[in-house]
Amino acid sequence: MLRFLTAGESHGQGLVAILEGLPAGLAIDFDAMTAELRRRQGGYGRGRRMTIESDRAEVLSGVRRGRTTGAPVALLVRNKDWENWQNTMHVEAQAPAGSTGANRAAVVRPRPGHADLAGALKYDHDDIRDVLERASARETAARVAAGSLARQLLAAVGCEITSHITGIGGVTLPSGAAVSFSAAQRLDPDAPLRCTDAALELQMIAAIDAAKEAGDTLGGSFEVIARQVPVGLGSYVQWDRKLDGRLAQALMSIPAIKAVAVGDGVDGARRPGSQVHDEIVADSAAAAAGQPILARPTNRAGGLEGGVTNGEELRVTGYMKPISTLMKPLRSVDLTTLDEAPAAIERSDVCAVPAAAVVAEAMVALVLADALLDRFGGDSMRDLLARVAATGEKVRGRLTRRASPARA
Ligand code: EPS
Repeated sequence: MLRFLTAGESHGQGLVAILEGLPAGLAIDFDAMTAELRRRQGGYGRGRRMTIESDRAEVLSGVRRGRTTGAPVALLVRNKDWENWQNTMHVEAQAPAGSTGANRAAVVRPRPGHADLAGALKYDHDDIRDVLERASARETAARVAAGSLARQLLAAVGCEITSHITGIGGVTLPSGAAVSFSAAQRLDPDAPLRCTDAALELQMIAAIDAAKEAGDTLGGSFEVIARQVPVGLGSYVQWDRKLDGRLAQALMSIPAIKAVAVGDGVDGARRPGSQVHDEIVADSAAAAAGQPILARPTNRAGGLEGGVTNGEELRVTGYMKPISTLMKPLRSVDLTTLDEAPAAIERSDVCAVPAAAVVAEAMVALVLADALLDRFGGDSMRDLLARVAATGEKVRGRLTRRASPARA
């Protein structure tokens, strides 16, 4: 089992993740972790905070001489902005001598759509800052750091993950537009929106500019694709082992994600079965070459049937609502006076869909790595790789035509 927890506030000292269950002997690429964190910080529509931070994860435990030991891995991403917030966010009852930054007034006007109101009522806070600091999507930096290690585990068995933007506000790729794994992977990590349609990307940028001009925000959608996913991850035998359910939960837990689709998702609900299900055919060319004979001409199911990976590319789409901090605020109520007042304004982003896509890649990596370890186990990389290889061989053998019957 691979599990993780995060801690940390947006303007506190930093963010922490503890990841437990990585097999021993995985070589860690620290630069890859930094590159993932940098990708999360990018994208057109981010706010000024991202010019302050240059996120980097420090590995505090569980790795020795560049390899995992099997012990929990503790990760720390420091907030550079902390030096501007010490007098607001100090842990001690009184700000210690030498604390820096302003002592900010309490936040009392909840932003519609944010956790502000529900959180203040639930935890009985007078200062909504006690809610928003933890509810902030800054927390996702810790997930990306942990997800980078899961991704490195998956890479060891040949599985890779990428993503691309499918819509910003009302500007969307046509439904049914199939974007290949390699087209998504080829996108420049520094591209403004990582959309495979350059003309559409310009329209998306214009939409973000218009929203910013109007003091408004925009949501959108993205697709995460994983290739070379081993067959048989997840299970249909119990509700909580179905991989589509686990992926949906992981993606829905990303701030502002309001819907998740697997494969063709909601589009499939509008078509008859004959136009939804992916036929299973015998590929005679592959058979002649002594290769596994089964082929799937389409992959509308997004690589999952019965909650189990079927060997096709895994495809999941996430839908993000617009960010709830509006520079032209919506109506709200001051929780101290109970008079109507415009919602509070916190420094924020106009659009963070590209960042959410990177976070979703990390979450998919964490779920797939967990499912990989469920299926194959192994406390060391050597054990895991041997089991993955043996099972892959068995599946290939079963699907390859031989002179004698395939199954005795
Ligand atoms: C951030 C995500 C957003 C930003 C935050 C950094 O968080 P939230 O969900 O609270 O809107 O607003 O930046 C700030 C809070 C700030 O001071 O600018 C992230 O992904 O790092």
